[in-house]
Amino acid sequence: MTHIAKQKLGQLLIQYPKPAGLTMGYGTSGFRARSDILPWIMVRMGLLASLRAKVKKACVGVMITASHNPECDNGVKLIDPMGEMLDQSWEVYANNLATFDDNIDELWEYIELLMNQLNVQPQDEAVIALAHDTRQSSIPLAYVIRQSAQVLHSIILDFDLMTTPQLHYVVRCYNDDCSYGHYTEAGYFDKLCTAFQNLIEMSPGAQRPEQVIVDAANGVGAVKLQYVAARLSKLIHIDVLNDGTQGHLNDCCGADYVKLLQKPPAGIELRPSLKYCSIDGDADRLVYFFINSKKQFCMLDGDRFSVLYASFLHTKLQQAKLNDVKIGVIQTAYANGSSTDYLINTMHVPVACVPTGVKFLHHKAQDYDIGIYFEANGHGTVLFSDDIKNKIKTAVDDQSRTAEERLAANQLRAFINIINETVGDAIADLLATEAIFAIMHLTIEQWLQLYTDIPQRQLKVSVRDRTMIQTTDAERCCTAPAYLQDRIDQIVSKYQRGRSFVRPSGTEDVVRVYAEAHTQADADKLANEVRLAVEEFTR
Ligand code: G16
Repeated sequence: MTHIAKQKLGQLLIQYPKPAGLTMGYGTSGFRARSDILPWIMVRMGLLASLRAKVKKACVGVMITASHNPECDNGVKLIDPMGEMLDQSWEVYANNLATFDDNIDELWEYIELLMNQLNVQPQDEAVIALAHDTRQSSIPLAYVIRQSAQVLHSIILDFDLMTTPQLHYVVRCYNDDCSYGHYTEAGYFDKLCTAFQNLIEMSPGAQRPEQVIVDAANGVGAVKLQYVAARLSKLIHIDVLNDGTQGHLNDCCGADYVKLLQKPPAGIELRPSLKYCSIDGDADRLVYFFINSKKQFCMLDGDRFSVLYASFLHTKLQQAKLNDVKIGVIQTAYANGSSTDYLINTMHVPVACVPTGVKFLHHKAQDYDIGIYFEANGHGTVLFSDDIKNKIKTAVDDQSRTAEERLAANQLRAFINIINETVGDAIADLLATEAIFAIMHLTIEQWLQLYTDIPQRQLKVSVRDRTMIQTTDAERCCTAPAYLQDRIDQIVSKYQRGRSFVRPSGTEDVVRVYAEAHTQADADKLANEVRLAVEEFTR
């Protein structure tokens, strides 16, 4: 048996050779690169997913996507049984596997060593849930995963075309005896849409949600949103633009484009008094925008969702008389300084700062009864502890409580069911946001007016080797190259309300520069000065 497995793997190594001299690491969100150089890494990830599934005796997810990256890129990320990102300790195995060349004896020896260490056998059961985005390269890459996983006798559940958050959801449901929902796409839609409908219908005086126009980045989210739009058409009017029928994936559209360039997707003429949003290529990020009466473009990013959700949840907890609930917000260094200030000093909500990457935010959010996490780029969700879920459920059923208290508890329960707790989910976040608008009678302008962003600018810098940049303190301080941080400090000190940091991207071959300052002109100037410093120190 082992001999046959080794033989099959040997054939795959010949069929999908590793390009000479290539090194890759499991980054912010798995492996990402130009799609044509990826098949060999799929061979290794099919093996790793199988081992993970055997060890956990549970279904593990494999998502083929490069999310916000250009269409020519692709990637792979693994999903753990409860729908979380792959446990960080396993990133080491992923990186080790990626170092092996195509020598079957050496690779097989390592696989056997791992199986020994992890106490699993090739014939142990393993179930892998596989899905992909709309990239042309995705289906062939998924096929490599399938072939490689079968070397270790894994059973493949093929979910075909899905958003990344949908796959996280089905993995969780499959392993959770369906207590989180049914492990199908229909189960996903049913859970979210029913909860949205319930929340609106149970809330007295809730306004009918206004029309929302969604730029779907020409990605997988377009198809899925159209289903939601049709299903909820009596309650909310969702229009989908950039639906993949004309433009290219993430090309001058999508959440990353809108957030980074602070402008609307190309070709969309914004009409006053309408509400817009953008999702990204695999529908895990969401940003809102509109044009105000002065014809200025206004954007609401991930920081704004944290504030909105914290405020809604706080109000409902108070109305339900559920006291002593520990709510916390998790951000990264990209969070606008004004949002952090507003959360801490106006809303009195504790804020934690962690490195970029949903895996870090998700982990930290588990420290709270209600952990709200969002990256400024629009990637985020809310986690509710079992304890608070039970308290809410008990409050709903508690006849000794007033009708108002029970209603608030019921609204909280429905809100929890809209949210995809496994990972940031643009569709779930859109429905949650629209429900809050309707219940709180809030307009997008009022949401924006809660606080004023400090002007900011983000830049990408191409350098010889981005790993030369190393950071600490949740990426706010640069430790290498030597003296670069001193230079940044010196530059920042010239600007009123200045703040800037640099970090290597984990999804693109660039160094990212973030800057904020008192005026937009200053933020632009500061970002540019820091960019020049990065170029000088990495030459
Ligand atoms: C991924 C991660 C996010 C991260 C983003 C950018 O998003 O899931 O947590 O913020 O990459 O990462 P980096 O700055 O390291 O390139 P997505 O939407 O591309 O999967």
